[in-house]
Amino acid sequence: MKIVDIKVIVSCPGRNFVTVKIITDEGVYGVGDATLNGRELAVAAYLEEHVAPCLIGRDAQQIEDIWQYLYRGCYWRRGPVTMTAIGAIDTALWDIKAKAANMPLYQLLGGKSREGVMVYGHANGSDIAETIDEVAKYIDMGYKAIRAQSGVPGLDSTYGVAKEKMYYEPADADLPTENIWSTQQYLRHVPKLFDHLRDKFGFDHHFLHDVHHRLTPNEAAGLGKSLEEYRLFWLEDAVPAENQEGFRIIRQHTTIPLALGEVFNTIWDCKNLIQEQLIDYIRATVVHAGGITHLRRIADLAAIYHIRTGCHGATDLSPICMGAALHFDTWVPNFGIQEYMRHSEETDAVFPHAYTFKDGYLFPGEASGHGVDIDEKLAAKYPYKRAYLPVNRLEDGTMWNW
Ligand code: KDG
Ligand code: MG
Repeated sequence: MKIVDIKVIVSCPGRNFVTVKIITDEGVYGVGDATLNGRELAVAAYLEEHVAPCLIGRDAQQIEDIWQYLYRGCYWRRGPVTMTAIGAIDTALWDIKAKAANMPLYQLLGGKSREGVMVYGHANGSDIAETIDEVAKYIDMGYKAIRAQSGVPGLDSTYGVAKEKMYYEPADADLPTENIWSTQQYLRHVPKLFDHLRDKFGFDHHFLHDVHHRLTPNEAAGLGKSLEEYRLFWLEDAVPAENQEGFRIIRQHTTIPLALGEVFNTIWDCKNLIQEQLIDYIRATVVHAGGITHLRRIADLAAIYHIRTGCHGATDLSPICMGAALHFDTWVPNFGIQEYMRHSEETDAVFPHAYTFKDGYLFPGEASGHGVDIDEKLAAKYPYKRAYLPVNRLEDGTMWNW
Protein backbone atom coordinates (compact mmCIF):
# COMPACT_ATOMS: atom_id res chain seq x y z
CA MET A 1 0.00 0.00 0.00
CA LYS A 2 1.94 3.00 -1.28
CA ILE A 3 1.58 6.62 -0.21
CA VAL A 4 0.72 8.58 -3.37
CA ASP A 5 -0.22 12.01 -1.98
CA ILE A 6 -0.02 14.01 1.24
CA LYS A 7 -2.21 17.10 1.61
CA VAL A 8 -1.80 19.73 4.29
CA ILE A 9 -5.11 21.50 4.93
CA VAL A 10 -5.17 24.74 6.95
CA SER A 11 -8.57 26.07 7.90
CA CYS A 12 -10.26 28.25 10.52
CA PRO A 13 -13.79 27.03 11.38
CA GLY A 14 -13.95 29.17 14.53
CA ARG A 15 -10.24 28.68 15.19
CA ASN A 16 -7.22 27.50 13.21
CA PHE A 17 -6.57 23.84 12.54
CA VAL A 18 -3.91 22.10 10.45
CA THR A 19 -4.81 18.67 9.06
CA VAL A 20 -2.74 16.10 7.20
CA LYS A 21 -4.41 13.77 4.73
CA ILE A 22 -2.39 10.78 3.47
CA ILE A 23 -3.74 9.09 0.35
CA THR A 24 -2.66 5.61 -0.77
CA ASP A 25 -2.67 3.87 -4.14
CA GLU A 26 -5.41 1.56 -2.83
CA GLY A 27 -7.76 4.49 -2.31
CA VAL A 28 -7.65 4.23 1.50
CA TYR A 29 -6.75 7.52 3.16
CA GLY A 30 -6.07 8.65 6.71
CA VAL A 31 -6.14 11.99 8.50
CA GLY A 32 -4.04 13.42 11.33
CA ASP A 33 -4.18 16.60 13.41
CA ALA A 34 -1.13 18.89 13.05
CA THR A 35 -2.36 21.93 14.98
CA LEU A 36 0.11 23.84 17.15
CA ASN A 37 -1.78 26.76 18.64
CA GLY A 38 -0.34 30.11 17.54
CA ARG A 39 2.39 28.45 15.42
CA GLU A 40 0.16 26.65 12.92
CA LEU A 41 1.94 27.65 9.73
CA ALA A 42 5.34 26.53 11.04
CA VAL A 43 4.04 22.95 11.20
CA ALA A 44 2.23 23.25 7.85
CA ALA A 45 5.49 24.37 6.16
CA TYR A 46 7.49 21.65 7.96
CA LEU A 47 5.09 19.03 6.63
CA GLU A 48 4.85 20.40 3.10
CA GLU A 49 8.52 21.19 2.59
CA HIS A 50 10.37 18.66 4.72
CA VAL A 51 8.15 15.63 5.34
CA ALA A 52 5.74 15.02 2.45
CA PRO A 53 8.41 14.77 -0.29
CA CYS A 54 10.26 12.07 1.70
CA LEU A 55 7.19 9.88 2.18
CA ILE A 56 5.73 9.67 -1.32
CA GLY A 57 6.13 6.10 -2.59
CA ARG A 58 6.71 4.57 0.88
CA ASP A 59 4.61 1.72 2.27
CA ALA A 60 1.84 3.27 4.40
CA GLN A 61 1.69 0.09 6.51
CA GLN A 62 5.21 0.63 7.91
CA ILE A 63 4.18 3.00 10.68
CA GLU A 64 7.09 2.25 12.98
CA ASP A 65 9.74 2.61 10.28
CA ILE A 66 8.24 5.90 9.09
CA TRP A 67 8.16 7.19 12.68
CA GLN A 68 11.83 6.29 13.20
CA TYR A 69 12.72 7.75 9.79
CA LEU A 70 11.14 11.11 10.69
CA TYR A 71 12.56 11.13 14.25
CA ARG A 72 16.04 9.63 13.93
CA GLY A 73 16.49 10.61 10.32
CA CYS A 74 16.11 14.29 11.13
CA TYR A 75 19.32 15.58 12.72
CA TRP A 76 17.22 18.14 14.71
CA ARG A 77 15.25 15.83 16.95
CA ARG A 78 12.30 16.68 19.18
CA GLY A 79 10.66 20.08 19.71
CA PRO A 80 6.97 20.96 19.31
CA VAL A 81 7.04 21.70 15.55
CA THR A 82 8.84 18.48 14.60
CA MET A 83 6.89 16.28 17.00
CA THR A 84 3.52 17.74 15.95
CA ALA A 85 4.38 17.02 12.32
CA ILE A 86 5.42 13.45 13.22
CA GLY A 87 2.28 13.09 15.36
CA ALA A 88 0.05 14.09 12.44
CA ILE A 89 1.67 11.64 10.02
CA ASP A 90 1.57 8.85 12.60
CA THR A 91 -2.13 9.46 13.37
CA ALA A 92 -3.02 9.39 9.68
CA LEU A 93 -1.06 6.14 9.19
CA TRP A 94 -2.81 4.44 12.14
CA ASP A 95 -6.11 5.62 10.66
CA ILE A 96 -5.15 3.97 7.35
CA LYS A 97 -4.01 0.74 9.02
CA ALA A 98 -7.22 0.42 11.02
CA LYS A 99 -9.39 1.25 7.98
CA ALA A 100 -7.52 -1.34 5.90
CA ALA A 101 -8.14 -3.90 8.68
CA ASN A 102 -11.78 -2.74 8.85
CA MET A 103 -11.46 -2.20 12.60
CA PRO A 104 -11.89 0.67 15.01
CA LEU A 105 -8.40 1.77 16.03
CA TYR A 106 -8.77 0.65 19.68
CA GLN A 107 -9.05 -2.93 18.44
CA LEU A 108 -5.69 -2.73 16.68
CA LEU A 109 -4.10 -1.29 19.82
CA GLY A 110 -5.20 -4.29 21.86
CA GLY A 111 -8.94 -3.91 22.39
CA LYS A 112 -11.08 -2.28 25.05
CA SER A 113 -9.80 -1.92 28.60
CA ARG A 114 -12.97 -0.05 29.62
CA GLU A 115 -16.47 0.68 28.39
CA GLY A 116 -16.25 4.48 28.35
CA VAL A 117 -13.69 7.24 28.71
CA MET A 118 -14.31 9.49 31.73
CA VAL A 119 -13.89 13.12 30.70
CA TYR A 120 -13.69 16.42 32.51
CA GLY A 121 -15.38 19.58 31.32
CA HIS A 122 -14.44 23.21 31.90
CA ALA A 123 -16.49 25.35 34.30
CA ASN A 124 -15.28 28.95 34.31
CA GLY A 125 -16.75 32.06 35.90
CA SER A 126 -15.69 35.63 36.39
CA ASP A 127 -16.12 35.12 40.15
CA ILE A 128 -16.86 32.28 42.58
CA ALA A 129 -20.65 32.62 42.29
CA GLU A 130 -20.50 32.36 38.50
CA THR A 131 -18.15 29.37 38.67
CA ILE A 132 -20.56 27.61 41.03
CA ASP A 133 -23.38 28.16 38.48
CA GLU A 134 -21.19 26.78 35.70
CA VAL A 135 -20.22 23.70 37.73
CA ALA A 136 -23.93 23.07 38.38
CA LYS A 137 -24.56 23.08 34.61
CA TYR A 138 -21.84 20.46 34.04
CA ILE A 139 -23.26 18.30 36.82
CA ASP A 140 -26.69 18.58 35.16
CA MET A 141 -25.14 17.46 31.86
CA GLY A 142 -23.89 14.33 33.60
CA TYR A 143 -20.20 15.14 34.02
CA LYS A 144 -18.45 13.22 36.79
CA ALA A 145 -15.37 15.44 36.68
CA ILE A 146 -15.14 19.21 36.25
CA ARG A 147 -12.22 21.61 36.01
CA ALA A 148 -13.07 24.80 37.93
CA GLN A 149 -11.42 28.16 37.22
CA SER A 150 -12.54 31.56 38.43
CA GLY A 151 -11.59 35.17 37.80
CA VAL A 152 -9.30 36.51 40.52
CA PRO A 153 -10.45 39.67 42.36
CA GLY A 154 -8.35 42.66 41.34
CA LEU A 155 -7.26 41.14 38.01
CA ASP A 156 -9.05 42.29 34.83
CA SER A 157 -8.65 39.07 32.94
CA THR A 158 -7.76 35.55 34.09
CA TYR A 159 -6.63 32.66 31.88
CA GLY A 160 -9.08 29.84 31.49
CA VAL A 161 -12.08 32.07 32.15
CA ALA A 162 -14.52 32.14 29.26
CA LYS A 163 -15.68 35.17 27.36
CA GLU A 164 -18.43 32.98 25.95
CA LYS A 165 -19.93 30.35 28.20
CA MET A 166 -19.56 27.09 26.32
CA TYR A 167 -15.78 27.09 26.13
CA TYR A 168 -12.97 29.56 26.30
CA GLU A 169 -10.73 30.39 23.38
CA PRO A 170 -7.34 31.41 24.66
CA ALA A 171 -5.98 32.44 21.22
CA ASP A 172 -8.07 35.57 21.20
CA ALA A 173 -6.28 38.18 19.08
CA ASP A 174 -4.37 38.91 15.88
CA LEU A 175 -1.41 39.94 18.05
CA PRO A 176 -0.98 38.80 21.67
CA THR A 177 -3.06 40.71 24.23
CA GLU A 178 -1.37 41.39 27.57
CA ASN A 179 -2.82 40.24 30.91
CA ILE A 180 -1.70 41.26 34.38
CA TRP A 181 -0.94 38.50 36.86
CA SER A 182 -0.70 38.58 40.65
CA THR A 183 0.44 35.40 42.39
CA GLN A 184 -0.50 36.85 45.77
CA GLN A 185 -4.13 37.53 44.81
CA TYR A 186 -4.42 34.16 43.09
CA LEU A 187 -3.10 32.18 46.07
CA ARG A 188 -5.56 33.94 48.37
CA HIS A 189 -8.47 33.22 46.04
CA VAL A 190 -8.19 29.57 44.92
CA PRO A 191 -8.73 27.85 48.31
CA LYS A 192 -11.90 29.97 48.71
CA LEU A 193 -13.14 28.74 45.33
CA PHE A 194 -12.82 25.07 46.29
CA ASP A 195 -14.17 25.68 49.79
CA HIS A 196 -17.36 27.05 48.22
CA LEU A 197 -17.54 24.27 45.63
CA ARG A 198 -17.23 21.44 48.18
CA ASP A 199 -19.64 23.23 50.48
CA LYS A 200 -22.22 23.47 47.69
CA PHE A 201 -21.72 20.16 45.86
CA GLY A 202 -20.18 17.84 48.45
CA PHE A 203 -17.51 15.27 47.58
CA ASP A 204 -19.21 13.05 44.97
CA HIS A 205 -17.75 14.81 41.91
CA HIS A 206 -14.14 15.09 40.84
CA PHE A 207 -12.83 18.66 40.75
CA LEU A 208 -9.67 19.67 38.90
CA HIS A 209 -7.74 22.93 38.67
CA ASP A 210 -5.16 24.27 36.20
CA VAL A 211 -2.49 26.67 37.53
CA HIS A 212 -1.07 27.18 34.04
CA HIS A 213 2.60 27.33 35.04
CA ARG A 214 2.22 30.49 37.14
CA LEU A 215 3.91 29.49 40.44
CA THR A 216 7.32 28.69 41.89
CA PRO A 217 7.79 25.22 43.45
CA ASN A 218 7.53 26.62 46.98
CA GLU A 219 4.33 28.53 46.16
CA ALA A 220 2.89 25.42 44.50
CA ALA A 221 3.73 23.34 47.58
CA GLY A 222 1.83 25.86 49.72
CA LEU A 223 -1.15 25.87 47.37
CA GLY A 224 -1.20 22.06 47.32
CA LYS A 225 -1.29 21.96 51.12
CA SER A 226 -4.09 24.49 51.34
CA LEU A 227 -6.19 22.54 48.80
CA GLU A 228 -5.67 19.06 50.28
CA GLU A 229 -8.88 19.10 52.33
CA TYR A 230 -10.94 19.67 49.15
CA ARG A 231 -9.67 16.39 47.65
CA LEU A 232 -8.97 17.57 44.09
CA PHE A 233 -8.61 14.99 41.33
CA TRP A 234 -5.51 16.94 40.29
CA LEU A 235 -3.63 20.20 40.36
CA GLU A 236 -2.31 20.85 36.87
CA ASP A 237 0.84 22.60 35.62
CA ALA A 238 1.68 24.10 38.99
CA VAL A 239 5.11 25.32 37.83
CA PRO A 240 6.76 25.69 34.42
CA ALA A 241 7.58 22.20 33.22
CA GLU A 242 11.23 22.87 32.40
CA ASN A 243 12.11 22.92 36.08
CA GLN A 244 11.60 19.22 36.73
CA GLU A 245 13.60 19.09 39.99
CA GLY A 246 11.18 21.67 41.38
CA PHE A 247 8.58 18.96 41.62
CA ARG A 248 10.61 17.32 44.40
CA ILE A 249 9.92 20.38 46.58
CA ILE A 250 6.19 20.21 45.85
CA ARG A 251 6.10 16.48 46.60
CA GLN A 252 7.89 16.89 49.95
CA HIS A 253 5.08 19.09 51.22
CA THR A 254 1.79 17.90 49.77
CA THR A 255 -0.06 14.77 48.69
CA ILE A 256 -2.29 16.65 46.23
CA PRO A 257 -2.23 14.70 42.92
CA LEU A 258 -0.12 16.50 40.30
CA ALA A 259 -0.74 16.56 36.55
CA LEU A 260 1.73 17.77 33.98
CA GLY A 261 2.77 17.53 30.38
CA GLU A 262 0.36 19.11 27.90
CA VAL A 263 3.35 20.97 26.45
CA PHE A 264 5.61 17.90 26.43
CA ASN A 265 6.61 16.41 23.08
CA THR A 266 8.58 13.28 23.89
CA ILE A 267 9.27 10.65 26.52
CA TRP A 268 12.52 12.49 27.23
CA ASP A 269 10.57 15.49 28.59
CA CYS A 270 8.91 13.37 31.26
CA LYS A 271 11.36 10.51 31.85
CA ASN A 272 12.77 11.84 35.14
CA LEU A 273 9.41 13.11 36.40
CA ILE A 274 7.96 9.66 35.81
CA GLN A 275 10.90 7.63 37.13
CA GLU A 276 11.11 9.72 40.32
CA GLN A 277 7.31 9.50 40.71
CA LEU A 278 7.05 13.27 40.94
CA ILE A 279 3.70 13.40 39.13
CA ASP A 280 0.48 11.38 39.20
CA TYR A 281 -0.93 12.08 35.72
CA ILE A 282 0.86 12.59 32.41
CA ARG A 283 -1.00 15.00 30.08
CA ALA A 284 0.86 14.42 26.82
CA THR A 285 -1.44 13.67 23.90
CA VAL A 286 -1.46 12.36 20.35
CA VAL A 287 -0.96 15.58 18.38
CA HIS A 288 1.96 17.12 20.29
CA ALA A 289 3.74 13.97 21.49
CA GLY A 290 4.54 12.14 18.29
CA GLY A 291 1.25 10.38 17.63
CA ILE A 292 -0.12 7.06 18.88
CA THR A 293 3.24 5.33 18.36
CA HIS A 294 5.10 7.57 20.80
CA LEU A 295 2.28 8.26 23.27
CA ARG A 296 2.01 4.53 23.82
CA ARG A 297 5.67 4.43 24.90
CA ILE A 298 5.13 7.29 27.35
CA ALA A 299 2.06 5.55 28.82
CA ASP A 300 3.92 2.24 29.20
CA LEU A 301 6.80 3.92 31.07
CA ALA A 302 4.29 5.77 33.27
CA ALA A 303 2.41 2.55 34.07
CA ILE A 304 5.48 1.05 35.78
CA TYR A 305 5.43 3.96 38.23
CA HIS A 306 1.67 4.03 38.99
CA ILE A 307 1.22 7.15 36.86
CA ARG A 308 -1.95 7.42 34.82
CA THR A 309 -2.82 9.26 31.62
CA GLY A 310 -4.81 12.48 31.39
CA CYS A 311 -4.65 13.54 27.75
CA HIS A 312 -4.82 17.21 26.89
CA GLY A 313 -8.11 17.95 25.10
CA ALA A 314 -8.47 21.71 24.70
CA THR A 315 -10.28 23.22 21.71
CA ASP A 316 -7.01 23.98 19.94
CA LEU A 317 -6.54 20.24 19.38
CA SER A 318 -8.79 19.27 16.50
CA PRO A 319 -11.55 16.63 16.67
CA ILE A 320 -9.08 14.35 14.85
CA CYS A 321 -6.76 14.45 17.85
CA MET A 322 -9.76 13.88 20.14
CA GLY A 323 -10.92 10.86 18.11
CA ALA A 324 -7.45 9.30 18.10
CA ALA A 325 -7.00 10.05 21.82
CA LEU A 326 -10.31 8.33 22.61
CA HIS A 327 -9.20 5.12 20.91
CA PHE A 328 -5.93 5.34 22.85
CA ASP A 329 -7.86 6.02 26.10
CA THR A 330 -10.17 3.07 25.47
CA TRP A 331 -7.18 0.75 25.21
CA VAL A 332 -4.52 2.17 27.55
CA PRO A 333 -4.40 0.11 30.78
CA ASN A 334 -3.27 3.02 32.99
CA PHE A 335 -5.97 5.46 31.87
CA GLY A 336 -6.82 8.28 34.27
CA ILE A 337 -9.10 10.83 32.63
CA GLN A 338 -9.54 12.69 29.30
CA GLU A 339 -9.99 16.46 28.98
CA TYR A 340 -13.00 17.41 26.86
CA MET A 341 -13.48 21.09 26.21
CA ARG A 342 -16.06 20.64 23.41
CA HIS A 343 -15.64 22.19 19.98
CA SER A 344 -17.92 24.76 18.39
CA GLU A 345 -20.60 23.67 15.91
CA GLU A 346 -18.56 25.15 13.04
CA THR A 347 -15.57 23.01 14.00
CA ASP A 348 -17.66 19.87 14.45
CA ALA A 349 -19.21 20.35 10.99
CA VAL A 350 -15.78 20.47 9.32
CA PHE A 351 -14.66 17.35 11.21
CA PRO A 352 -17.50 14.78 11.13
CA HIS A 353 -16.79 12.24 13.88
CA ALA A 354 -17.97 8.95 15.31
CA TYR A 355 -17.34 9.77 18.99
CA THR A 356 -20.26 10.53 21.30
CA PHE A 357 -20.80 11.82 24.84
CA LYS A 358 -23.10 10.28 27.42
CA ASP A 359 -23.31 10.71 31.21
CA GLY A 360 -19.79 12.04 31.71
CA TYR A 361 -18.14 9.55 29.33
CA LEU A 362 -16.96 9.74 25.73
CA PHE A 363 -17.13 6.73 23.43
CA PRO A 364 -14.90 6.45 20.35
CA GLY A 365 -17.52 4.72 18.20
CA GLU A 366 -17.20 1.63 16.02
CA ALA A 367 -16.26 3.23 12.68
CA SER A 368 -13.09 1.77 11.21
CA GLY A 369 -9.97 3.90 11.73
CA HIS A 370 -10.10 6.63 14.37
CA GLY A 371 -13.55 7.65 13.20
CA VAL A 372 -12.89 11.32 12.35
CA ASP A 373 -12.78 12.82 8.86
CA ILE A 374 -12.40 16.26 7.32
CA ASP A 375 -14.93 17.86 4.97
CA GLU A 376 -12.43 19.53 2.65
CA LYS A 377 -14.99 21.61 0.77
CA LEU A 378 -16.37 23.07 3.97
CA ALA A 379 -12.87 23.56 5.39
CA ALA A 380 -11.95 25.64 2.30
CA LYS A 381 -14.65 28.15 3.26
CA TYR A 382 -12.73 29.12 6.40
CA PRO A 383 -9.33 30.63 5.52
CA TYR A 384 -6.52 30.80 8.10
CA LYS A 385 -6.69 33.76 10.49
CA ARG A 386 -3.63 34.56 12.60
CA ALA A 387 -4.46 34.25 16.32
CA TYR A 388 -2.33 34.29 19.44
CA LEU A 389 -2.58 33.32 23.08
CA PRO A 390 -2.28 36.31 25.42
CA VAL A 391 0.94 36.97 27.33
CA ASN A 392 1.23 37.69 31.05
CA ARG A 393 3.05 40.40 32.95
CA LEU A 394 3.34 40.99 36.67
CA GLU A 395 1.88 44.22 38.03
CA ASP A 396 5.27 45.97 37.65
CA GLY A 397 5.50 44.98 33.97
CA THR A 398 7.81 41.94 34.28
CA MET A 399 7.05 39.21 31.69
CA TRP A 400 5.54 36.12 33.32
CA ASN A 401 4.64 32.60 32.25
CA TRP A 402 1.66 31.70 30.13
O1 KDG B 1 -2.85 26.07 23.44
C1 KDG B 1 -2.94 26.23 24.81
C2 KDG B 1 -4.19 25.58 25.36
O2 KDG B 1 -4.34 24.28 24.89
C3 KDG B 1 -4.14 25.57 26.86
O3 KDG B 1 -4.23 26.89 27.30
C4 KDG B 1 -5.28 24.77 27.44
O4 KDG B 1 -4.15 24.59 29.56
C5 KDG B 1 -4.98 24.18 28.78
C6 KDG B 1 -5.74 22.99 29.15
O5 KDG B 1 -5.49 22.44 30.21
O6 KDG B 1 -6.60 22.60 28.37
MG1 MG C 1 -3.66 23.04 31.00
